[in-house]
Amino acid sequence: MLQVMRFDVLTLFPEMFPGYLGQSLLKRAIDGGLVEVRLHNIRDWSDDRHKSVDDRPYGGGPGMVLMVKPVVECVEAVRAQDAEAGRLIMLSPQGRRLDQSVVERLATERRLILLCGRYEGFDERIKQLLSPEEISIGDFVLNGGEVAAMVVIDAVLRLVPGVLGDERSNKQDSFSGDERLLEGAQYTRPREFRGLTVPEVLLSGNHPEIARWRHEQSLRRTQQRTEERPT
Ligand code: 4GT
Repeated sequence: MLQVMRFDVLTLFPEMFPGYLGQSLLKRAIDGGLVEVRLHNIRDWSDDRHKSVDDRPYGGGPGMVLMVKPVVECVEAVRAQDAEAGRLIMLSPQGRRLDQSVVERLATERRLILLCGRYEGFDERIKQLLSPEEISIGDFVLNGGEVAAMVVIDAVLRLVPGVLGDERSNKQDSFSGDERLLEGAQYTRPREFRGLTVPEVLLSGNHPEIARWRHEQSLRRTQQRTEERPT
């Protein structure tokens, strides 16, 4: 049986997604029916005549806050469109940092509902009512959750069987092996460019030796990166 993965994206800017989703690998997965992405405009759940979805913060302060009503009603309506309730993800700088182990867990879900914020963020009661899983793509601030949602979709989709095409390339990529190592250096033609050459071992045809060299490179790179990173 073909397992379809479904994403529902809740956003004030659905028009940001089609360009990204039309990219070759994703387009093939969507056209082939492996993946379904539905875009929902939170503004459609606003009920005043100005279609407002944001308002000034109680207690004062700069900027605007996303209103509880349109967001909660949008999530509820989208949820009800499918028997599978799906996992609700709120993209937020306060969330748990996305890493490959989170991506692997999300890839086991059949339906993900991705909630993108704008302005200064969400009314706190949205979290109280919906208990979303909050995910951040890194310690920096964006103007909206849309780019973060695309990051989640991109990382999760390449783990869905059949999306990559060549399943092997997945296994060998950074972080997907058992040891969670970074990928080593790679080369393609030409053998020499501006005096820079390809390591001899890669041209040797000695595959056990090549595998050993690559593994060493991965270890070294991972070690260096670990030393650079603050914990
Ligand atoms: C950063 C991230 C994110 C934002 C991140 C609500 C209003 C959040 C704007 C939004 N910034 N979203 N998901 N690091 N900004 O993941």
